[in-house]
Amino acid sequence: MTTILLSPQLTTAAAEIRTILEQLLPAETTHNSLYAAMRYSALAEGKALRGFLTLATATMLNVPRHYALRVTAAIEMIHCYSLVHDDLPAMDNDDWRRGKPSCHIAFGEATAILVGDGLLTFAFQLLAHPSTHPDATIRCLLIEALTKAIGPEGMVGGQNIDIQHSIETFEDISTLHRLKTGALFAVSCEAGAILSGADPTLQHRMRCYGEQLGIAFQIYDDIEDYHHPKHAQPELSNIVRVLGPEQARGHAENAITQALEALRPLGSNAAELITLLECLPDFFSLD
Ligand code: GRG
Repeated sequence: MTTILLSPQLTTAAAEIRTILEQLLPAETTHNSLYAAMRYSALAEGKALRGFLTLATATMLNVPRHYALRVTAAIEMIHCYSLVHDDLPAMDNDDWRRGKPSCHIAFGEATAILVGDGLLTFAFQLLAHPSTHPDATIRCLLIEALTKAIGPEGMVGGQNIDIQHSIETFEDISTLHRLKTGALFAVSCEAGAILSGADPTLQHRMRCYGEQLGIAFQIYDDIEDYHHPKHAQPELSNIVRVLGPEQARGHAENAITQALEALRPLGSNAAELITLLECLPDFFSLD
């Protein structure tokens, strides 16, 4: 099975990402207790999929690993901020995250807000530092791509659609998935390409691959949530509620086909990214 082929690579990448996060995130100090809560959330066991995408793209394009790892750490901090804020009572109100009490349950709501803010801003402090890449233009391009992907035209905009509870049509749900989940997956791949100095065509190709992968990931997450709900109230924005399970699966498969298509010119160099696509459904309980 494809999962068995890929999982050692994912496990190795997750361990490597954890190590760099450990090194980069300051330990708690007497004057700043926030770091303890930031580390509690950022060092909790996650799959590190977005970081894996940056590493795999950067490796494919011969980027030195120490540059890629710093970008990976920044992306995982951003992802973690989104989870901490999403779990808050005013948002999705989840008490559990990554097998542990959510940040606001462990440290209180006000601290959880600051943890999100702290991880988000610290990520950009990392990206702006010359250790991330000696070329300031590359660092600016990374920051521009990341801010676009996670701001009002990206992840935050997607979350805003989600909290409006106005999802009715397939178009609504497609926009939600593209912004809320697709944008961060897309920029995770794009960042690897930017680090390598790739031309705009290749950057675009990697963005397309990541976006479609993210869309498929979100649809499978919705299908899993539909069959094994985490909340008492069904999520209004669940694609299965809008389209039914058969069509939802069809759209996930279509997104995977499009992602594969984006990688086609890269041939066997993209083997790791292709394998990830093939084993994506295996991450979820789909019935
Ligand atoms: C609060 C600004 C803001 C944004 C929140 C990404 C997001 C937007 C919310 C997270 C909640 C959610 C269910 C998002 C859909 C994407 C998703 C399934 C995220 C969880 O990603 P995994 O499974 O998490 O990769 P791990 O823990 O493995 O890193």
